[in-house]
Amino acid sequence: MKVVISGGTGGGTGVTVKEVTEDVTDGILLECVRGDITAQTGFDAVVNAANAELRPGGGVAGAIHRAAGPGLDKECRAFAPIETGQAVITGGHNLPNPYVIHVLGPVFGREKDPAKKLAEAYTNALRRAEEKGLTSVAFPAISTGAFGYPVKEAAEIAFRTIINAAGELKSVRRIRFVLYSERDLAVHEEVLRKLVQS
Ligand code: AR6
Repeated sequence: MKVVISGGTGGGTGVTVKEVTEDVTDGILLECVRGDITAQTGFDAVVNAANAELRPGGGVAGAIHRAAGPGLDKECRAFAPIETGQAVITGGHNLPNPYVIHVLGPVFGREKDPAKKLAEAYTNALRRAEEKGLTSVAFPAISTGAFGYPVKEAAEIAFRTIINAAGELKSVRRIRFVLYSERDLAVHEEVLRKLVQS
């Protein structure tokens, strides 16, 4: 599913979200696909659902480090540890992407203000992308695996945060959500469809 986010000057004012069937050149294209975050050819950066130490670990982090090779782990050491909601950017090493943006999402049920921290993780990831002038970023569903965030709630926070930030994005024009299961894709599409204004 693809939508285009247009208009707005930050803070979500005057923003419209419309479903589209083709890529568009106006506005920001936001799409959901089923797939593997390590196979996002053509995207400037993929986002890593990292741990505080920026070490390989399981899930997305394990897959990203396996595909990127040991050079990524080495580069990450200088940036660790990071705090919940923070984001740092490194090279992509052997991944098909020039950059990896590592974010630490909240552990659901263990941290205060998880919704705020999850929103910060998305906002900070987009900030790192903008600082490098990147045009395309692919995200996994941060915090919804080992960190236990309910998928529907996390999707609502992720999409609202991106729509609210859209007016301030200068270089980023394409945002993709890569969902690992059919079910997670269906939930994300349902949430996104509700945000589409008819
Ligand atoms: N591509 C896309 N999505 C994936 C992939 C993949 N290759 N693998 C898993 N997912 P998680 P978190 C989905 O656990 O909840 C790690 O051990 C997965 O189904 O990777 O933020 C780190 O070291 C889920 O929907 O991230 C941290 O300690 C989503 O990606 C901790 O887990 C996120 O799952 C981070 O936990």
